[in-house]
Amino acid sequence: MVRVAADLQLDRTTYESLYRTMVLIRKFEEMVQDLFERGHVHGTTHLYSGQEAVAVGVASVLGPQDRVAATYRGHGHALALGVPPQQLLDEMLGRKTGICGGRAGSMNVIDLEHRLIGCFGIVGGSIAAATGAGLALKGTGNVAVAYFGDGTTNHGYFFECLNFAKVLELPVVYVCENNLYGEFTPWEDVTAGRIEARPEAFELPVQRADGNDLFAVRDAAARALDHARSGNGPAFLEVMTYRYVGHSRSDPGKYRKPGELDAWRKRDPLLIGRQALRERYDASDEDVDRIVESARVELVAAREAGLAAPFPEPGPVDEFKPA
Ligand SMILES: Cc1ncc(C[n+]2csc(CCOP(=O)(O)OP(=O)(O)O)c2C)c(N)n1
Ligand SMILES: [Mg+2]
Repeated sequence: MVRVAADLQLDRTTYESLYRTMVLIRKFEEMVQDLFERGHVHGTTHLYSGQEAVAVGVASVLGPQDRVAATYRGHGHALALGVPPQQLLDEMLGRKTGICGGRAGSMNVIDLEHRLIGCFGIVGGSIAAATGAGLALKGTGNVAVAYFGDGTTNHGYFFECLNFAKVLELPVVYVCENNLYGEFTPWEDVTAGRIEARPEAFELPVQRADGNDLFAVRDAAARALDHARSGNGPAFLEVMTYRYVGHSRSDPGKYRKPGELDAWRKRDPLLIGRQALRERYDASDEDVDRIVESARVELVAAREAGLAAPFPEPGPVDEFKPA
């Protein structure tokens, strides 16, 4: 596989913008949780806090015609792809101005304009959708990316789709975000052997990366995308990361091992990102604080506008017009 030193290609302005997106995702999720608790967000929420470097790192090396399928934990992926925070928030709030007209809510966001072919509440749905997209993209030089969790690697879709993609040499990159838990269960308790041994059995090239380090994710994703884009078939990436909040809405996360959360907080992707800004780009703490503040200000305004936005008219959904 071609080795791409992706980190060498990041100038300070570009990296600052990636760091800002990670901050935006963290603050967006905090705001959604707050709005959920106040009764403004209906259904449920699955937050991405802690995993930001994965979505932002992979998105940073995607091409304009690539496609992405994510899960119910998809707010971060949407933001990383460039879905406007205001429209995403309005969607969470069920407003007409939402990215899906207020009809999708937290779990099922889709935005074809920004390459997001869907977020799927069905575990493994993202794998199937991206594999189908890979079939459509074969020979075009574009790639489909599937995000999914550790627990998903025990579902039928996983095995069927990896086999199918390899047999047809489809341009798909499978990104397993191993956040150590599937709902409330440690992944080792329900997973035989190593996750990466599974794609290896189908002869996909496999990489493991530190999912809290944007540079590590970006470097590995660039290599996997390059492999798939060059007509060599699918590739697999397992990134190790951690979600700070419960699986969904009110889960207090009591199943965590003692000290585990604190240990991961010390390797927070935003902390690593701040250090990188300081050490690699010579930014001062004040420079970084300004970036954080600008994301905060944007979301405060979005919250106010979102809560004032109109709800969709009751009745059947408008005719769906595929792009
Ligand atoms: C087909 C199917 N089975 C079960 C569920 C219930 N469910 C929702 S999330 C989840 C755990 C998935 O864990 P993982 O793949 O590790 O993703 P994470 O939530 O950690 O991001 C389960 C079992 C579902 N949504 N769909
Ligand atoms: Mg998981």
